[in-house]
Amino acid sequence: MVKYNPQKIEKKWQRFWEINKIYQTKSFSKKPKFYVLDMFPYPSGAGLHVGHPKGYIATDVIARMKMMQGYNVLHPMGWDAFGLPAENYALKNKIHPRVAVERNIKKFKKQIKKIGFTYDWSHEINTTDPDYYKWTQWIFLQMYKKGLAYLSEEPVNWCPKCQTVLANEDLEQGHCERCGALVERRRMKQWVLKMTAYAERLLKDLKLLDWEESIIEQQKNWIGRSEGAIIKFQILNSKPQTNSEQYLEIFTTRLDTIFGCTYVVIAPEHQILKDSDLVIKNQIEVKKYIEKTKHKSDLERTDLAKEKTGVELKGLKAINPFTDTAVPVFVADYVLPYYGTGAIMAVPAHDERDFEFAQKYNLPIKQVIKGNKKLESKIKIPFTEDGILINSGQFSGLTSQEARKRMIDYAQRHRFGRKAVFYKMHDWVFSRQRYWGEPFPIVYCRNCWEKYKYKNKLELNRDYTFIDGEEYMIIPVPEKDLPVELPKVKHYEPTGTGESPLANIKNWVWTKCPKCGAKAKRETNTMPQWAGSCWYYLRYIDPQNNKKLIAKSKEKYWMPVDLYVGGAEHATRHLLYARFWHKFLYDIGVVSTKEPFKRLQHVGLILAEDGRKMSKRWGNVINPDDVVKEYGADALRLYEMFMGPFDQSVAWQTNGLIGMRRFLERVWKLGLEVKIQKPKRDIQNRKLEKLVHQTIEKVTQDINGFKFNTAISALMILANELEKSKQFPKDFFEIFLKLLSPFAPHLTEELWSWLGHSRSIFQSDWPQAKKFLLKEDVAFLVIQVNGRVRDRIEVPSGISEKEVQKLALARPKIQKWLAGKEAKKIIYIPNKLINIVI
Ligand code: ANZ
Ligand code: ZN
Repeated sequence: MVKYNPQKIEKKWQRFWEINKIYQTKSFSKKPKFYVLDMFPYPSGAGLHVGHPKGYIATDVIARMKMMQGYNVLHPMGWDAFGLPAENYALKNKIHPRVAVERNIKKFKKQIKKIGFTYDWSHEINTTDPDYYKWTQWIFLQMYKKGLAYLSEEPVNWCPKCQTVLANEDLEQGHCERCGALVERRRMKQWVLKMTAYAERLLKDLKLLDWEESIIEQQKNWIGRSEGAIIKFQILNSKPQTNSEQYLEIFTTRLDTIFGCTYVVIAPEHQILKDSDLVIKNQIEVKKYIEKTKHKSDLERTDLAKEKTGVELKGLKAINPFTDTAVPVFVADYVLPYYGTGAIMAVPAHDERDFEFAQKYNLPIKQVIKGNKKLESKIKIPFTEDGILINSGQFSGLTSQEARKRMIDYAQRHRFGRKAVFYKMHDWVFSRQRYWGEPFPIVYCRNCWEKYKYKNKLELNRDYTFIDGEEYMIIPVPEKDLPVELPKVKHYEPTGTGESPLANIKNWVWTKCPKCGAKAKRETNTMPQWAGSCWYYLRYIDPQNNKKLIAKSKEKYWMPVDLYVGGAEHATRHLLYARFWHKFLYDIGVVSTKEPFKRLQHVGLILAEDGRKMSKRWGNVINPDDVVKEYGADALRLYEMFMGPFDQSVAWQTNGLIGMRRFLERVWKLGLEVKIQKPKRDIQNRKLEKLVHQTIEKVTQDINGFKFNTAISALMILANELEKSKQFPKDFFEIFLKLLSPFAPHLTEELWSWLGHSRSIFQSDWPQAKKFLLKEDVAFLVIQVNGRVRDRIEVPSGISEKEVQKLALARPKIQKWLAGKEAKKIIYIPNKLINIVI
């Protein structure tokens, strides 16, 4: 007897698939298309652990089923290889990032190939390949041309250890997400992408998506839309020397509480503090306070649990335009400078932070909202929900909602307020002071400034910048000169001055101005790690195109991505960035769909056997290579899909893996036996046929619904029944193999060939369930009267004796035979007969 030897057959079939190009995608086809995408990995030095392939196996299972269902499937893989992780790895191991990345990709690819995926490697992409990032730069250029990329001197998060600027999204509780260092604030000139211009569409178009609710919710939270009002408070200064009136604008989402405003707060960074006309009596104290808050992170500042601090601006008052009363003005760091207007009206009776602050500084607390009685008695001040207005003049008695409407009208009529919408989302700070990223296709030219400075001053406004105090024109590199390649260098350590290592490479930095030919200076920052992943799903479709980012016809055929699968960890930001770029590409006519990813499914983590995250640090990492070597790729695939609900975290268990291996061995044995069995159709097999078709239905639905574990259970049940029923038709077994093939492609391919097929099982058709066999089980009963058959009846097989009696006695034929006589006795043999004795 031939023993199941996965090591042997897996290599064999992987070669067969490769040689026969079974998984090669056709660019066009009459078939319907199915584009299934994995979030591509960044090739770290550590290689894959068994958690990585979980998502890839799932997409592979679906890709295989779709292929067999007659779809033209695109299932590509590539490498997200720019960015800090790759650079840090290279720094640590003292090798050039390019070398490290190449080495790591090789390693990843080798590991991935062992698992037997359907990836069409002719579509492979690598974000660090100049032919790829040429187009990343091209998209940036288009954004620049449309005014969506701009230079801005802004407070940025500076990581002193990584020596680079970080986006707000790169922070974890005020610390650098990568190295853990406390992040400082610095003002630096940065390229920024105007993502806020797309905020409304990024929010609205979520409706078009077939995504999990929790992920939609995360997107909404990131965008963070707040609808409210901006209200002008007049400033009263103790020494009003100027004639012009001064105003402070506050942003509130709770205009209905304005009669309860007892003071006003501005952020320490607020512009008004720089106004020389303002006379603040306690200037020194205020300056000291502002200095102290400089290094705090946003989170520290706004955290509810942290103690609130602040200083009153003595000599100033603000007038509440609704009540005409003067209230004190504070500077406090719980108000952030770049949200809303950087100033708030404080309502301690109905806002927690204001309440805490008011208690600490002994400020009045005035209730203006009355809640539901029951609710209010339970909750102590502050009452932060909507309710009924009290102590609010003409607005008293209204509900919060109604009051907000009327009050904004009132404010608009009297010209001291207006509606306003703000987003938590900011424009995207897009420069990094590192080596290993896409160079910006931008040059700065002093000569062009000299030449053009007197023309079109207004138009020039956004097209020039200062470098070391001198004006330079911003010159986009012409498209024909792309890519701007990263120079090959020996040293790529950060400079520590805040400049990128590229700034040290003088013969790269100094170049010819593409416009005037004079000596000009290159931008030396690079793009952030997220850039390349913003549009990679498009390049997979047309990876070799050297004329365009993507051919129109191909884009039309393949987009949108039908199914996108990946981890939840960084997904929110990546999805937001990619959706933003996609919408921009839609606006300039490069893509034809509003959204890139139709359906999205997130992958639950695989934890180590000890329940912790798999990590080198804990020494609990399991390498898929070892699993494949010992148990086979099919066992690994089957096990990862069987571990539990797909989107949940589950701990690895070697026992479970062994269970899967045993199951495959049983299937192997079945395959050996079926060869000598002759097809035989009889009553015995009718029940089995029913199960076969129910399994087709279940497995098909479960694969589509990401319920791989229950699909596998159904296959195990069917295998049991096949084993039990020693003789069954060959086609039952073929169906079984097809259903199992997406999970265990190597083993099923082998057994399929034994049955005499010369083409791959993946070129066969996915089985279709006979609908009439899916119905619930029914039993045919014979009804006897005094032992003689008088009628027949179909009943559900699980029916109770009482119900059968009722049904049988009610039959007209039987009633005729009973002729009004009472039944003496009724004998019932389930699923067979019922005998009425009279
Ligand atoms: C008065 C008020 C009364 C407020 C009340 C809330 C409750 P979201 O939903 O996050 O947009 N706020 C406005 N700008 C701020 C800033 N720059 N820094 C810190 N806080 C700021 O929250 C909007 C609310 O947050 C605004 O509404 C304002 O406080 C505060 F019972 O105004 B509210
Ligand atoms: Zn020039």
